[in-house]
Amino acid sequence: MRFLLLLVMLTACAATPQDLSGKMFIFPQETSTANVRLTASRQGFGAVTVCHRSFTDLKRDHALFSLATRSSANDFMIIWEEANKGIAPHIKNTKTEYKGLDYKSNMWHSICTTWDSQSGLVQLWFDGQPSIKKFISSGSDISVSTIIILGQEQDSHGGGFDLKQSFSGMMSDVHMWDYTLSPCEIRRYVDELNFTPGNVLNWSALEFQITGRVLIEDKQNLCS
Ligand SMILES: *[C@@H]1O[C@H](CO)[C@@H](O)[C@H](O)[C@H]1NC(C)=O
Ligand SMILES: [Ca+2]
Repeated sequence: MRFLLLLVMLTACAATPQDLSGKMFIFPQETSTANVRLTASRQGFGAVTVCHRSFTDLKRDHALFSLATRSSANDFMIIWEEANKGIAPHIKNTKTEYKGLDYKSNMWHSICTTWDSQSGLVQLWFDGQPSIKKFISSGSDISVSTIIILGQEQDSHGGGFDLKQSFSGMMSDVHMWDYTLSPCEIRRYVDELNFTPGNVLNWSALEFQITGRVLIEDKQNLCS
């Protein structure tokens, strides 16, 4: 009975959205376990935009966003690939690569990725600069049963983590929409102006569950 009550409390706790405005997740160690699981407020996507800001000094592969479904572990996944020196969006288990980006260590980078299933085109906005659009996957939506993880890369639905692809550093302002944002909306996100928060993941009302050592602190840690 007591266990049940605890379970109910834990579940209730995880289900309460939190306003993380001005805050960041800190992943302070390289592990194959620490992660944040985000709860999407809707399911099934014919189009997607995901934006996030991250800060790291890693000199190896690291996942920035990992969305898995039952049918594919890389249904919408963004990863830095050190060997290719590029950011690789994976959508519906298909991959493309963007190289030649100024992905410097030890500073914040804003990264937005858009895709829609009709055209099958993906586009990366790196610190506000649009990439070319590339064909990646068309004709089918991202199915329900999404599991979204920060800090680790899923090789299976909710698991299959690998230390060599884990993220360490800071991450903030994670938003997800079930449509493609316009260039002006992306500009407003990058400039930290008023923009329409994500209707799938909303950093100002985020439902999440932390596993392992991940901390939340104010983003402003510089003297101003
Ligand atoms: C995001 O969360 C904020 C704060 O709760 C809320 O005011 C806003 O309406 C939400 N936006 C969306 C699109 O859900
Ligand atoms: Ca992997």
